[in-house]
Amino acid sequence: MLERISDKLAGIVRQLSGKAQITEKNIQDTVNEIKIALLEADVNLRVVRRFVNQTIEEARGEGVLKSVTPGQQFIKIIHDKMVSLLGDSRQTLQLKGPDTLSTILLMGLQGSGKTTTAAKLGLALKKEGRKPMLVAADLVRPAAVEQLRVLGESVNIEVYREDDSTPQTVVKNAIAYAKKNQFNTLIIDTAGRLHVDEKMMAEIREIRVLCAPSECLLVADAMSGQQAVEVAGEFDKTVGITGVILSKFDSDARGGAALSLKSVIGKPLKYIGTGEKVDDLEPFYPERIASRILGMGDVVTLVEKAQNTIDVHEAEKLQKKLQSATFTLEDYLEQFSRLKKMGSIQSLIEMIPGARGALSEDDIDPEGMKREEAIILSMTLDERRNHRIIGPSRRRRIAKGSGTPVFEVNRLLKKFETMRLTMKKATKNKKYQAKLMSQFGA
Ligand SMILES: Nc1nc2c(ncn2[C@@H]2O[C@H](COP(=O)(O)OP(=O)(O)O)[C@@H](O)[C@H]2O)c(=O)[nH]1
Ligand SMILES: [Mg+2]
Repeated sequence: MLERISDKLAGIVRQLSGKAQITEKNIQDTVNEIKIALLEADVNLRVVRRFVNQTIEEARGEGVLKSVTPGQQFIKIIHDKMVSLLGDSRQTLQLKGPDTLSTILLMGLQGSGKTTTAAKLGLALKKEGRKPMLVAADLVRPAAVEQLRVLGESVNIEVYREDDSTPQTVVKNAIAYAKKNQFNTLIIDTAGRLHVDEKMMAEIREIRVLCAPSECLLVADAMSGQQAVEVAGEFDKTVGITGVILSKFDSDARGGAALSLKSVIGKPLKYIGTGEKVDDLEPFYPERIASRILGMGDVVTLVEKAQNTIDVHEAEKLQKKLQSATFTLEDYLEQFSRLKKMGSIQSLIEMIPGARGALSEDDIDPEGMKREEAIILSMTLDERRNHRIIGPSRRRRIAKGSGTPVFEVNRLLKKFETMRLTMKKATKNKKYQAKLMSQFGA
């Protein structure tokens, strides 16, 4: 599931990440491609529209166009929007404490996966340390009780069942039985029903009142696509649900249901069923699914990088300092820590306006940088802010403090002075300034 949309979007993201500049047209084109991919994945049209509009609006904001890394910032927006589309954060089951009985009521259409999910959920909760019991309240299909019994046996969880009874009675008695026998979680499997079947809907409403469930979960089949979203909406209206479990997520369905549910009905997707076996149930993590759709690890790294990079404000401040030659050793030192975050010398050069011309590769070999950092760290704050006060005796002290020969200290100071002058000259040059400003999108 989600492979196709993931292929598409990951491609779009790859293209974007390489872009040093982004135009209005880039934004429009990219968003259009995303729109098509989402629609092809069977995502609800209203959801697509909202996603598209919000993405465009944010991408046009200062944050992207003026950023030093517009491609990455844009990807971050797409990623964040995708996460919020999927429901922001993982929504766990809201159950009572271990000493009080909690009930989970499962409902849905016929064949949606309720009975299988009951056993899967029981197993998951048992692993979390709860004491679950399954309740066979589907008395419509004769084989349903037996199916749950077999499943319960396979996960070693007791199944409460009655012959010749009604679902309401079964539920009532199961609660009493669970309380007496120290179970703390009831998982109630019910008959499949259509939301248009008034009699059956009245029944599930009664069961709901009887068991006052902590969680009322709709089990929906991912393969039914948009219908799953519709059904969720209808059940929410007539019975009230607290969330959805999307079964058969392992199918090659297009994924639109998973992507639309939260936005359309406002109820979270809590788990996904990923196979026929009892341990094929996974908590639904919006963040992970979004990353998967957009091309996995790449995006996460890119987004992290974008968060760490220098922002426009900082860049402009730095540029002003360079122009007025108030760029100090303290600022220079700050670039080192930035480099450590960014992880490459090339990116440092790109971060410092004017540095490309003023510094050669030789000036910034990693070993040399470590030495320079040590030297600056051995200076007092006054010295860092005004390198001109550093006379011979201060140089000797700094050399000693940083464990470097004096000539290294001299070399750094000389290089820094030259760099400052070059940068000042460079940034005063009109043509150069224009180029620099365009680099920051101003
Ligand atoms: N591949 C796959 N099959 C599933 C999943 N969940 C349920 N099924 C299958 O779907 C069919 C109907 O499941 P069942 O639990 O009986 O549905 P119910 O009628 O809603 O109780 C069974 O064949 C299950 O094995 C799932 O997550 N993945
Ligand atoms: Mg069933």
